[in-house]
Amino acid sequence: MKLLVTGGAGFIGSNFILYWMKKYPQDQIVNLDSLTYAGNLENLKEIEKNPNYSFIHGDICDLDVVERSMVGVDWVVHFAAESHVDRSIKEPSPFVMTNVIGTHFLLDASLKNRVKKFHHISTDEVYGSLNLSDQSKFNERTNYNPRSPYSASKAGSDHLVRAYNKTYGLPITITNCSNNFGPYQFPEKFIPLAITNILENKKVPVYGDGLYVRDWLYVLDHCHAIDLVLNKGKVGETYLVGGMTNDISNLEVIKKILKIMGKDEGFIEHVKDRLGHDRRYAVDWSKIKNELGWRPLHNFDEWLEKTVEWYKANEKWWKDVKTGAYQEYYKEQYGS
Ligand code: NAD
Ligand code: TDX
Repeated sequence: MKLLVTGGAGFIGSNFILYWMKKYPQDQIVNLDSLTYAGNLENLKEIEKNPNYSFIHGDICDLDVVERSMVGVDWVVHFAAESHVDRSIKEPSPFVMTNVIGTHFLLDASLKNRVKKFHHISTDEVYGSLNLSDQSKFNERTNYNPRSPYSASKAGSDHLVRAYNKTYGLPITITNCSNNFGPYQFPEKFIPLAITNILENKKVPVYGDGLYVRDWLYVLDHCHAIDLVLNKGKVGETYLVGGMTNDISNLEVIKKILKIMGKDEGFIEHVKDRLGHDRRYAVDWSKIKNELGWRPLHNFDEWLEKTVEWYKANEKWWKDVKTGAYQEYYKEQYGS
C-alpha cells in the first residue's frame, strides 16, 4: 500500500506518519509538504532514513508537483492546510489558496490517477459556535455555519471533497475533529503557547473572559480515528471525532497546566478578545463509536501532564521555532 500524506511535516500529519509507520511498517509513505512556518522536518527525524518513507518539498497549489506526487498512490490522506484561526483573521488569502484551491488540485489529480481512497482531515469549526448555556453538540447532521476565514475555507474544502464523490464517484471519507493537543504542536496554539510561555517565565495570554469552551483530544486518538476510517469507514461518509464528555473552559485548561507546572494563577493575563471568537465547541462522536468502535483512549488530565513533560524534555525543538519570525508574529498579535 502506498499513501500520499499531505502536510506531513505539521503537528497532526507528523504524528500520523510516525503512528502509521510503526503500525504498518510494510506501507510506503510519501509526504508532500511545502514547509510553511508550521512545517518542521525535525518531527520526522526518527523515520527520515526509512526506505519506505520519502519527502517531496512542494506546494499542493502547484499542479505539477501534485501530479508527480500521485504516481502509484493508493490512498491520499490530506492534512495540509493553513490551520491557525488568528492568522486567518489577519490574512485570509493563504487560507483560501491552500485550503480551498490546494484541496481542489489534489481532488482533480486523485481522480485522474484513480486513487482508491481520498481521506480529508477537517475540523469541528465548520459547524460554527454553540451557546454556553446550551447542552447541544455538533453531529454529522448539523448545518455548516463557519464564522472565521479559517473555518470558512475548511468548510469550502469539505464541500468540494463531497462534490467530487457525488459528481465523479471519487471514493472519499471525511473526519471533522475537535482541538488536538500533544507533541510537536506549533507553540502559537493555546496549549503549547501556554506551556512554553510558562517555561520561559512569561505570562499566558487568555482571550476575553476565558470562558470559551473547546473539545480537546490527544493527537494519537485522532490518528487512531483516521486509521479506522481509512480501513473500515464507509465511502462517501463523514465522521465527527471528539474527546470530551463534559465542557471545559480555556481558564480551566490553563489552571490545570499551571497546577501541573507548580505555578500560581498570576501567570494568567486576560488580553483583547479574538474577533468573532466562537464561544463553545462540543462534539457528539457516537457515529464513529457505534459504527467503527472508536473511542478516545487518552485521558485529558493524564495526557496534558505528559504533554507538559514532552515540552520540558524537548526544549530545543520549541526554542528553535520560537525565533525571529515567531517573535514578530507574537509582538503583532499580543503587543510587547
Ligand atoms: P499545522 O499547521 O501544524 O500543519 C500544517 C502542515 O501543512 C504544515 O506542515 C505545513 O507546512 C503544511 N502546508 C501548509 N500549506 C501547504 C501547502 N500549500 N502545500 C503543502 N503543504 C502545506 O496543522 P495541524 O494542526 O497539524 O492540522 C492538520 C490538519 O488537521 C489541518 O487540515 C487542520 O485543518 C486539521 N485539524 C486540526 C486540528 C487541530 O487541533 N490542530 C483539529 C481538527 C482538524
Ligand atoms: O493566545 C491565545 N489565547 C487564547 O485564549 C490563543 C492562541 C488561543 N486562545 C483561545 C482561543 C480558543 O478559544 O484558546 C482556544 C484555543 O485556541 P487555538 O489553540 O488557537 O485553537 P482554535 O481556535 O480552537 O482552533 C483549533 O482547533 C480546531 C486549531 O487551531 C484548528 O486548526 C482546528 O481546526
